[in-house]
Amino acid sequence: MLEKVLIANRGEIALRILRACRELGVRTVAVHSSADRDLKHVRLADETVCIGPPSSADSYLNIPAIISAAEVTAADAIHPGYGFLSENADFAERVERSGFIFIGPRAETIRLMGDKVSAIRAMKEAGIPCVPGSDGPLDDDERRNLRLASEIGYPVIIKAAGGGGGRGMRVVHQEADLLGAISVTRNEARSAFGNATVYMEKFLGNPRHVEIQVLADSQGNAIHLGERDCSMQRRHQKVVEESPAPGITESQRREIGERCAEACQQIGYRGAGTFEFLYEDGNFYFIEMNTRIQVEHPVTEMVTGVDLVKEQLNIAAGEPLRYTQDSIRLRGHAIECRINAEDPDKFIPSPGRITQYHAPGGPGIRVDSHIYSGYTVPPYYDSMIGKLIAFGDDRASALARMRTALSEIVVEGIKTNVPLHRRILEDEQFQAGGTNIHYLEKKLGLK
Ligand code: MV4
Repeated sequence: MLEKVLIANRGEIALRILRACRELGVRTVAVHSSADRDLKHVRLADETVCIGPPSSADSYLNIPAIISAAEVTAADAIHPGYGFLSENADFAERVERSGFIFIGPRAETIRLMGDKVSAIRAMKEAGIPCVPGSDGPLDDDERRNLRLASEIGYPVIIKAAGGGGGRGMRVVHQEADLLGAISVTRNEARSAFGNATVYMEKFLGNPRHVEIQVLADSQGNAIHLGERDCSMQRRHQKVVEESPAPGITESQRREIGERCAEACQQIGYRGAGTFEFLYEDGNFYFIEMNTRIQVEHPVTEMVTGVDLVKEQLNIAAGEPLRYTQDSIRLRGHAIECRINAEDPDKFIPSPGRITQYHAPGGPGIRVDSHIYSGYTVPPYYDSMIGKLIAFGDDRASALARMRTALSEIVVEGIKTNVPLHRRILEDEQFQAGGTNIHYLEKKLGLK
């Protein structure tokens, strides 16, 4: 096993990683900005290193400072968590060149998936169903682009190869708007991502966002752990996630899941990963792959019983997967609500001191959060302060437990989106299950 892991992140995920390390008897190094001295995982870590001032660019994104901290503390591996440097191929490369283990896929894999055009090409080759589209970058041949779009059929969407997660996209409804949209998206992509490559896909009007969790080891074994439905989102920020996805049958799950596991073997994937799909009219269409542990990983953990972060550590230590596909069984249903320090109506961040905190509890309730009474939420980072996860034998039971937990939770001193979650849990359409990616924004009257 690894002896010492440096946690290159903050907040709830840093605490989640620390807990997995503790359970495995792995020592921990917490690196933190000067604004984060009071974080819970910093108090609990075996060693701590302040790596810079509050600004992320100078601390959690400061590659030399993080590698120096690993050297000074003689860590043997670095866990990047999510966000920050987790999908930065140059970071992964520099970590490994400095003699440390990067807890994640090989740098080349991160690079392959970071470019959406190469990711789609690799996945299509590996047998993953993709959205009908340009199958590669668009060039400057206007007649060719017009022909391509009419073959695909309007509406189409122009996306930046360097984008992802909703950045750098433009929907085109008619031929007259195509060439303008391509050049505007290209220019935005050039300045935002330093990469002017764009591609075209059929625009799906009312899809759900359904993603498949995978694990792969260094020995060439790969498994899938079912799917999550993350359709309840606002401005590309997920708000509620669940597993399994309502309405997905066992045979659909096996079909798409096995394709993802096989694709992992074909590309030599290593670690935890997520295949993102749009799901419409019973079909899956691959859009992107995430090469990190995700915020919503707990819902998969609850229905599979697999500790994904512990598996990441095992895989990084060079150990083979401790599960075969046959040993993975989905049981029950799990729902996660992301709790943000923000105004529940206007969505503006609400940092400040938490004067009182009472966590919910009871059967089937899990709270992944670093907050405590007296903790001050700093204004410099993402506003997510924790996640509330409810598990039950079926979806109705998970919903009932979540409703109860949302009625118990107390966070005073700052505004949170708990009232929004109470509204969502009361919503009839959400209770029925299977709402699409536009539902929440429409419900909120933003669309
Ligand atoms: C799409 C799409 C419809 N058709 N691609 C947005 C985030 C990025 N991961 C991909 N996105 C989309 N790609 C095609 N061909 C609609 C979206 C989309 C979306 C996707 C997932 C979750 C929320 C979304 C919100 C708006 C648009």
